[in-house]
Amino acid sequence: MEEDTGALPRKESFSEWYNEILWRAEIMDVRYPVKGLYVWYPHGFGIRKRAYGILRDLMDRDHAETMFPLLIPKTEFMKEAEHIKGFEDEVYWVTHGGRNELDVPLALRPTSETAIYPMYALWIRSHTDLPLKLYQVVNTFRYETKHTRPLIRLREITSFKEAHTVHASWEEAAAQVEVALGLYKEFYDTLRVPVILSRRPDWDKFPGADYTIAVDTIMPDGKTLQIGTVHMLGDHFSRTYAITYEDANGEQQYGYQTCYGISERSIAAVVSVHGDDKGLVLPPAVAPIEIVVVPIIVGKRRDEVLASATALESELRDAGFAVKLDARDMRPGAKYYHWEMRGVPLRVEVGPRDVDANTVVAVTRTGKKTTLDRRGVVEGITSVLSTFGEDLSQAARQAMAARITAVATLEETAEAVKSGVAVVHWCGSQECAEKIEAAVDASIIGSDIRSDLIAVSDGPCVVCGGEGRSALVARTY
Ligand code: A5A
Ligand code: ZN
Repeated sequence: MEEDTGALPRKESFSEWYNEILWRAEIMDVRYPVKGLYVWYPHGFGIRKRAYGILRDLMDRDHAETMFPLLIPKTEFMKEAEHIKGFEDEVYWVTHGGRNELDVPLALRPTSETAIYPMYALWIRSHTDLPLKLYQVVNTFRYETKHTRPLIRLREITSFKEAHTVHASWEEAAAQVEVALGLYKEFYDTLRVPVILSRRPDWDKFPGADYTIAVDTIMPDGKTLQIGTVHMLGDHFSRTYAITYEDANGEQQYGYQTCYGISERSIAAVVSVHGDDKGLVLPPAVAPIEIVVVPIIVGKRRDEVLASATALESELRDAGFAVKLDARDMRPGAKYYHWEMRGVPLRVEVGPRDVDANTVVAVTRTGKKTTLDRRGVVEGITSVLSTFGEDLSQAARQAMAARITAVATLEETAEAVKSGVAVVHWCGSQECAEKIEAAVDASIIGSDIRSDLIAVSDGPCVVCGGEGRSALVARTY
């Protein structure tokens, strides 16, 4: 694939930086000729593969993976009133099979409630069938009208992980919401992406839900990105789709449901939160190549150095690292540039002097250099990589903390949202939310904030002076 060695735009110009890094680091190709659809380069897909491996492992702890059809009959899709209202403008319809018009048009799933729940109605009979916890990783289609962006706002979401659970009571379903949030928190901890949880205002919750808790991160330009949502569905869908079970007393009861989802926005977050002026920076857990071994070949000692680098590569591979030997006939500097752009966490250099001294030089993607003893190199590298990962978490947390401002007035709110998120006291009314939004060109995105970076308190609503509580105001993606 083509390589451009020109300078990457500075990360300060975030949107230019983002667009450039996607192709230079070989994550997404945006040239596919359908708006909102993009193509994964193999390197990008390698990141996706590892990240989704982590996500699947988390889900597999107590969910079972499944797969439902892409096409949903209009008759099923149109059953839940709120859900229809929320999605009908975003649905792609399949209306023909060849030249024949279909009797019942088929929706390309924008999400799979209406595909899955009619089957749940057939599968669930007794309280012994509960709880039921399934998930799938599929593509979904949304005819988005807001500005589309690779990995962030897609019309074909290629990596939609959606879980759908059914429980015997409202309380059990509410408890599952907390379990799901814990899993998502763990997922993002592994990706070294700091998050804020909050409850979306009622007018912004998932169509058909009782309430929605969102997982957001803050992008380098200060806008928030919603990188996961957990929805309490209560019995709205179970009443619509007749998902009932026989309880211990032989009575028919409605199930209580939750659903929660994550998309490739998770990859957008990794790219945006960690990347720098030189390109991508990948946490070791999601790097398709964790270590690149670069032999520093000079003149006569070429074979010796190459043999040493090759032996190092196999030792690291045997130890379980994703490692690559770059023995291409190129200047070392050009190789460094190549792998830095692609975010490889660690470069290990082997030169004639290292061969003599029985050492190797490890350089992290953020420039920390350590000379390691060739004996015990696996332990040395394990420790360097684990420190590197922790450093990424720390740096990301600090950057996020710097973008959060507690404010007391609308003027301060307006100022704070230019570069980040404002935390403001709000009474919870839609009227006051609208006044805030009109005054500061940003929205109330959540209350009941959960973040160890934000101190939550009670105080007078910034608009009406009534009883209020901390809420998040932000510009959003
Ligand atoms: N059935 C539930 C899980 C659902 O559909 N929830 S959701 O609509 O909130 O989507 C889940 C997550 O997918 C969102 O939190 C967001 O992170 C991501 N997402 C939604 N629309 C997207 C789009 N057009 N492109 C990329 N990601 C999207
Ligand atoms: Zn108010």
